[in-house]
Amino acid sequence: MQTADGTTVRAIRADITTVAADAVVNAANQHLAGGGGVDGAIHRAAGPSLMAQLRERYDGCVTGDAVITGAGRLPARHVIHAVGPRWRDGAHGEPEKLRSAYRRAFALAAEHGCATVVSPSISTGIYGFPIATAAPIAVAEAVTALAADGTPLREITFALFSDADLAVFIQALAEAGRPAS
Ligand code: AR6
Repeated sequence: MQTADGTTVRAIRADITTVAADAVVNAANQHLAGGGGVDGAIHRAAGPSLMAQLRERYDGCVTGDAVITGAGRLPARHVIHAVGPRWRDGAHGEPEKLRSAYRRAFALAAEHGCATVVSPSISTGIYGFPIATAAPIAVAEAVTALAADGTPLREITFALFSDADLAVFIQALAEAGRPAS
């Protein structure tokens, strides 16, 4: 939804590797070693330059933080590799770490002059974070990033892989006062 300040936060059902944006957020791991899920899909679509840049520039990334590379063959300028937490029981700082991963990812996008960002639902696949808890965190961080003074960010899109995940994000957007339509 577009608001009076001209910014947009939205959720769509899509394969994130097909969505054009200035920056694509990846749900990475601490080793920045690639993997399954969206990480595997992004590396396959982007090509080998992504892994080459990760190896050259970074020695891993702590949970709750993010790093940035080019985007290879993706229709984007940057990939931001954010490391969300593995869900244990919710009592090990998982929500705060997820919040931090989104915050760092959106901050890196802003630092690199991005206007549009597309993100998956970090941690809610292989890492097992319950999506009903994760979606409001993701949406709140997007709204905060778009409202920051002087930010170049204009639009944050969450690309969800299933109708069920999309419905959870649409609900979170509505609860945050940013309904989908
Ligand atoms: N486009 C959009 N969303 C996708 C796509 C895609 N192409 N593929 C999967 N998803 P996951 P995590 C969704 O498991 O939980 C990797 O091995 C998926 O349905 O990709 O943060 C990393 O290397 C789910 O809703 O990431 C790490 O080791 C969401 O993306 C670990 O998995 C995130 O699921 C990270 O686990």
